[in-house]
Amino acid sequence: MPKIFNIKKYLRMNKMPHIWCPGCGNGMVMSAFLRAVEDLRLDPNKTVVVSGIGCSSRISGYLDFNTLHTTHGRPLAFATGIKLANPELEVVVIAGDGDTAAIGGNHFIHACRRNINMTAIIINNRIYGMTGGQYSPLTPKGDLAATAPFGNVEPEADICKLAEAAGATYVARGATFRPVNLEDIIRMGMERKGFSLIEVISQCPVYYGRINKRGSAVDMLKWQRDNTISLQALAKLPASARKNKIVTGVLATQTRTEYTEEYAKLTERVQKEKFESERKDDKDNVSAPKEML
Ligand SMILES: Cc1ncc(C[n+]2csc(CCOP(=O)(O)OP(=O)(O)O)c2C)c(N)n1
Ligand code: SF4
Ligand SMILES: [Mg+2]
Repeated sequence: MPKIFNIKKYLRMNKMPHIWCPGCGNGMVMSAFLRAVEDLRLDPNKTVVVSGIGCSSRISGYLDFNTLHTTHGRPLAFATGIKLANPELEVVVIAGDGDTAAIGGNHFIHACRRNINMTAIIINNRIYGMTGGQYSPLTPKGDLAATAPFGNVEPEADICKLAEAAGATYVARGATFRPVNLEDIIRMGMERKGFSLIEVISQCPVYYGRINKRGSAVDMLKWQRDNTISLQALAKLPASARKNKIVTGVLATQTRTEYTEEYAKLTERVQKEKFESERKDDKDNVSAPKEML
């Protein structure tokens, strides 16, 4: 059953109309995120949404939460600072494939490795949308882009595999074609302690769709329907039919120590040691009363 709630209470209506082209997937991801927020009854005043620069990163500007619209490639670095200073806050990063896998690739690897308790929702429209359709590390080999007019020669990266290998403790992939599942995997990612990555296969009908002759936004959603498959459904397919399918669902989980907790333990230990050494110094420095000399 679709959830009925007042979505406007989470939006900055004074920022409307939004900048997105008709049929863009960004609004679908934003609404899946808000349904997850509603489900979890998160307080927008205790939730921080951080984004970089890109069409997808405009989401932070439209949400009436604590928001930071930062610099291209750096939202995870800003988010890490926020979480370290205020571990009690719920921190969510929403950014694009270019932002995360290209200029921000280094921050991505280390956020996964540190396993800091936050959720990253990465909208993979397979292109740099905002700047006119340059290819990103997630553009499939052979696809056309403004910077690859004869076809992209680079192999496509898999950020889910990268996140798992780097140490993220929750890794999931969803698609805008499956909004209910998308909401579920976002909610589960936010509930889980540690670094959660959710890659969302999305559509840019303008800069990716046009040059690659993918038709309308609806055609691109139908493509997702035919080319994505849940882990459960994949298991039922013969090996020959599995090739080239984009697998969705919760792809990996692991348990590791969480960064802010380790940092808090370290701070406590250092403070205790400092206090004890100061007490010892005080004792050593007590001079004998004059009459005893
Ligand atoms: C340091 C820096 N380099 C480059 C840019 C230009 N720039 C802005 S958005 C963008 C790419 C956006 O692509 P993506 O992250 O995939 O987001 P989308 O627009 O597709 O949602 C680039 C290269 C910038 N703003 N800052
Ligand atoms: S250019 Fe593409 S990603 Fe950007 S708003 Fe338009 S459809 Fe969406
Ligand atoms: Mg993009």
